[in-house]
Amino acid sequence: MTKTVTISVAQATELSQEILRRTGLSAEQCEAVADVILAAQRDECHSHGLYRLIGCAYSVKVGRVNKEASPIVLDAAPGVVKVDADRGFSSLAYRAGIDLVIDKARRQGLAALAINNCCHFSALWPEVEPLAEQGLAAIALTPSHAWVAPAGGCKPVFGTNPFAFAWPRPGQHPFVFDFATSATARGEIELHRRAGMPIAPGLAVNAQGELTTDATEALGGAMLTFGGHKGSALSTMIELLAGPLIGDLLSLESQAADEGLGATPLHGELIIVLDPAVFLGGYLDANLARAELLFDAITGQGARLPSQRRYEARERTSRLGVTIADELYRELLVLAGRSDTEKLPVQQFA
Ligand code: NDP
Ligand code: PYC
Repeated sequence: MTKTVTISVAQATELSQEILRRTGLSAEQCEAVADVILAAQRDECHSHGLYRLIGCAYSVKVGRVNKEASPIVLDAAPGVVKVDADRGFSSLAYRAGIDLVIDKARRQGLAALAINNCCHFSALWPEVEPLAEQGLAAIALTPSHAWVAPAGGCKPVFGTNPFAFAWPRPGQHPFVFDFATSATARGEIELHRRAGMPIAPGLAVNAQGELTTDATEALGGAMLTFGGHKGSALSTMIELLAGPLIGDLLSLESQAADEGLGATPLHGELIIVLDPAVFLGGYLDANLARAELLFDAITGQGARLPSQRRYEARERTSRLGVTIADELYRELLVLAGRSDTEKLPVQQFA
């Protein structure tokens, strides 16, 4: 069994910020990056939680990330905001552009945020969930590095290409889903490799194109899309909409630009924001109530909604703290420059 450590959310935040500050990232980037990492850890999305600090620190160290990135916001058209992330992390660029996009969506019903030239490692739900909390619907898409084979092939072409969607639910947590169009996120396979555990069958092939459950072989071969040709087509759509449509890189190009460094992918992201109030006028409340019929029909038969697990984890970790593998914790302490574990009082929660 993997040994684990539990620390409070406040301790995890302090540790993250310390690691990020030590990389030399600007204070603004440290805050934006720590926020998305903590959000993921708090919701027990381990593949994009504290573990990502290792990749962030490495990507800064090898010079892939602009430590002093200063995103440039361009009001490109009535329904389009473009943000040049200046080779910084996407989360800072999102912060820079999102208010203008919300404003446009509220006026016109629909607006898009195109983020270019950003280092991207994070989960997408932290970007769409807050929009739905403000009454909006939203979609987010991004490519990554070419790690995933198309259905019918065995050579990597696509990124793990996540797709997130959020819908407002008055008085309740929004409906949100967010998943890779590969059968699982690459981070999940990495976590299995680190824990010395096999991955589930059907997620990846090895370098010879044979199905494998060995995490190391999977990382050196090709991941598979979810749902065969359907995931493959969705992944192609994400490459096109968050790549050529916004003048940014395909996952193949992002991989080539990495030149074998193994750093965080650097490319674009597209976020589409819709305001139901503009579409519906005086019929807004009645239609949001009709949407609830759908959710009731799902949950009424015992099925769960996506994000229900996350919301429950959020409530639990805020009280009990976050739990991570002991090995990861020690690695993070080294990155923070506190290799002596005594320096951090580990709170053991009930
Ligand atoms: P999963 O396959 O675990 O799917 C996650 C989504 O499905 C969540 O919304 C989850 O909700 C929901 N879900 C899972 N099980 C059920 C169920 N039984 N019933 C209903 N809903 C369910 O995640 P992935 O491995 O595909 O992706 C994980 C994360 O990785 C995402 O947040 C994604 O953004 C991120 N990612 C980021 C990339 C990037 O380039 N930046 C690339 C690839 C992935 P819940 O959380 O409540 O379980
Ligand atoms: O887990 O697939 C992944 C991933 C790629 C980039 C960031 N996360």
